[in-house]
Amino acid sequence: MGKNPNNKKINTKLLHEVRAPKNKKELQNIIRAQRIAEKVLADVLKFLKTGKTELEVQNFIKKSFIKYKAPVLSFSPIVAFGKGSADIHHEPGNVKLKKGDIIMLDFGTTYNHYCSDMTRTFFFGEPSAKQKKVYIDVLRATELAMAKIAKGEKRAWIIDKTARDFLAKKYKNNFKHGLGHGVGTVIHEWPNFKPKSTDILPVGTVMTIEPGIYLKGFGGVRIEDMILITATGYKNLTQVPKDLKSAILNL
Ligand SMILES: [Mn+2]
Repeated sequence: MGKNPNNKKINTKLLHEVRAPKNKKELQNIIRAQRIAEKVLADVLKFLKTGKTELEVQNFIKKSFIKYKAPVLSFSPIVAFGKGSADIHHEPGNVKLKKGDIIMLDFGTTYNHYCSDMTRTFFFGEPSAKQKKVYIDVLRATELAMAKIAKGEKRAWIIDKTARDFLAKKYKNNFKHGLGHGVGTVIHEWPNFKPKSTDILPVGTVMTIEPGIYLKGFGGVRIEDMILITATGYKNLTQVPKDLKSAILNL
């Protein structure tokens, strides 16, 4: 609330608050961008093989988006193999994919200027017990946050805390970034899931849910979906499965 010169109370909304709820057309664009990213992911999984480098895979992703006529990406695709997946924002390099590696892929594109965002973590062959455990825990953090939203929770910090407290019990304060962010014409927009966030999620906002655990010298797991905040809960806009079985790439 603010005051006008006549001293009457008026509703004032900041621009980021006005922009957060997406209309039908805006939502369609975000979903379209996501569906294209899902096609690209399916192609990438067929492209992966022993000896491919992170850069080769990143280039394949970029070329695939051109092929699907969505060449303006939300951000430079993250491709991380093995220990590199322990970097939150890994810069792809000449590391070659090998059996037993974690593969982290984080990318999105734009459609009519609206962004998509998705992260999936895979195991190149049967995962170790520790790899499985980290994956299941991150997945559980996602599920707990989503269950909270499904109950109608709109306070960003509570949703963040739900996932963070679960991970903290097992990994102390390893989960260092926010649980997620708004998505629109820019890839990171208001509101934000963070411990100190005072944001209340407006209905119609598109948010990411992306908990992660990053173990130096071992690797990391991040799982990221995009969801639409609804009056009663949420709708998941990401259609790629994220159960452990789907994360195991059989060689
Ligand atoms: Mn994201």
